[in-house]
Amino acid sequence: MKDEEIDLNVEDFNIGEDTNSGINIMPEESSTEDSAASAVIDEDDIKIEDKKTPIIMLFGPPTSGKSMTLVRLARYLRKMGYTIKANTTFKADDTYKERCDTFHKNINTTEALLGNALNEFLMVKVINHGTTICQILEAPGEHYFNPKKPEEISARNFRPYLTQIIRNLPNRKIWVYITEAEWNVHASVKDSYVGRIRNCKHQLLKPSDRVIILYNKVDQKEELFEEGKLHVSSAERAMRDEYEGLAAVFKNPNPITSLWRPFNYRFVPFCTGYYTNQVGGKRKYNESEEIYPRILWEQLMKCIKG
Ligand SMILES: Nc1nc2c(ncn2[C@@H]2O[C@H](COP(=O)(O)OP(=O)(O)OP(=O)(O)O)[C@@H](O)[C@H]2O)c(=O)[nH]1
Ligand SMILES: [Mg+2]
Repeated sequence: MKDEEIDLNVEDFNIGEDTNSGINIMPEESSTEDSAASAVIDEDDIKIEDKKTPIIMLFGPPTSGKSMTLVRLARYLRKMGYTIKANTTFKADDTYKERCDTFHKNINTTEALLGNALNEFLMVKVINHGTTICQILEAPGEHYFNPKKPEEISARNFRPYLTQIIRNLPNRKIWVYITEAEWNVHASVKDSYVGRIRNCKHQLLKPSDRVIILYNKVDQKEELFEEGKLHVSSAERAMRDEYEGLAAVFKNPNPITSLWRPFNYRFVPFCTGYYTNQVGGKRKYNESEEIYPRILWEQLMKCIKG
């Protein structure tokens, strides 16, 4: 296997003055209709025809930013000429089809973005000139880690559809573990989340899998910015301080390669966008600077190819 470098190409990156127009998003509460639909979903009934293309798992607790990370990345990739398409054959039921339509509307419009209205899981394909480059799984945070049940850290209790994807499919998995800057929970909950990832790494990750630690909501940590630039290594240090023991989970055990690659993860500092409350309860979303999805995509491509 080829050795990977773990460094980002850039140590610091410039946060330019993007002039995005504001986009209205819905309030965070999901409708009762949504929860009624999700209650009857049969999670066993999934089908993946493509057994080769890597699957990117956006792994993170509720509200850590999985949906918005996907939306931000999808919008960037579309701008770069890729086709972003929900995999409509992933599940047969009608509610899944509706979710696919909702997702397409979300990324295709510049007016209404319903990033967090996706209450259930969804498989999205990234296509370039007719070839699928990767598939991205977007699922509710509770399916990965439930802060209300921090004792559930075993890697054995994933939902049936997740177990099927993780254990039965030969596709390479790219695990994007989402950590949140300034995650407002008790330290013990963070420890449990790290424990969940540790168990997942030891029991489920295969040698061909790849790992990214995405540190989302960096905009909330002003001290990481200097003259409009985000300091990447300070961001990584901050992530390690906040999620004690997480980096060590991915320590490179090889005595030789560990000299230049001490950890087997790639670090991506991220911001999906800027959110402001508006009169009437609506929240306005301005997408983040392009540098964020660009760096994420660069690192994902290294995981896909390397
Ligand atoms: N400041 C800041 N807030 C963010 C950022 N990304 C997401 N948020 C906030 O977090 C909320 C939840 O984001 P989602 O993407 O819906 O989170 P999720 O992980 O998909 O949540 P679940 O679907 O419930 O698991 C958003 O509505 C924003 O208020 C970010 O980069 N910076
Ligand atoms: Mg979500």
